[in-house]
Amino acid sequence: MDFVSEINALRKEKNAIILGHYYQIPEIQDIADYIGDSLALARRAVETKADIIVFAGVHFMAETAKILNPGRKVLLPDLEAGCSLADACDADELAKMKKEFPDHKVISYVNCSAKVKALSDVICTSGNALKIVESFPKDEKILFVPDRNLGAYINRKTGRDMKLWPGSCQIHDVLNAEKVLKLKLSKPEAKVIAHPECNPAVLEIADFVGSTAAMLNFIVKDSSREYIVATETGILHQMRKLTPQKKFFVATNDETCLCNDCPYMKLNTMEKLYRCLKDETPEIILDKELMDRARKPIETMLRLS
Ligand code: CIZ
Repeated sequence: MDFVSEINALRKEKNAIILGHYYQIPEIQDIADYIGDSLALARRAVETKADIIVFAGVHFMAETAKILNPGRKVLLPDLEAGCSLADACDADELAKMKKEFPDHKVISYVNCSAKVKALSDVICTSGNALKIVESFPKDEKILFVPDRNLGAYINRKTGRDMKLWPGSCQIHDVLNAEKVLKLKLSKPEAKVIAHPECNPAVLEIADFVGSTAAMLNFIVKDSSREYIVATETGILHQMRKLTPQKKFFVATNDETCLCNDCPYMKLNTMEKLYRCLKDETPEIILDKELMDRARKPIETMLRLS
């Protein structure tokens, strides 16, 4: 089947929009109406007039789109597309922690469930985490949830001492600084660019640390011709499209594995995208009261960033 033609016909017929995350397979990135990080896609989700939003990403992203668009149908090509970071923070555990530290504000990284969002004061993404944290007074007590690596990075950047939830991304956290340095020895011209979800040792040796959007911006403006990329491999598709003259090397721990491919992001395929548009399922369904509570901290983030 020619999935490209079928998907194009269906999205027109159903007034549907496809939002695609940078970590999706190249074919999905190429067919998406909008491609971006979770912040940009959340903004698109607010602006859209489409009747159906197909979120080609993972579950927490589709939930965010639904929370911002309670009246629209939001579909996710594979309902199993989860996130190790979101799984690391259980809402009941967070509720307990909030009782233990009632004087702390809760800043939650967008990679968390709707229930966790509903318990948060504000949401952030890797693109705006610094700005969101800095919007609080210097002496504000903060609990940062659920990514300890991003939280620790922001602590180092700002000199703050936020309490960190002990969660991490299964892709970024395992990248090994020694392996990155070994690769750097064989590619001495290459700059290391790393995502803040990486562990502190990798961030320490990186020439540039930033979100997916910040990395793309960096490689476009920077004068180097080679880069070692410490993040999920999906982003390489946009990097190569934006700067075809440059070379990118994946900072993997083992050349034979697919350890930088997020297994959840890669669950979405063109066939599943086609089927979900055709059958209008799987759909994200959330309780109205939960959505109302989870929307406030997301809207606070959108206002602050
Ligand atoms: O916020 C996002 O979309 C993720 C998961 C990474 C990034 O840096 O954009």
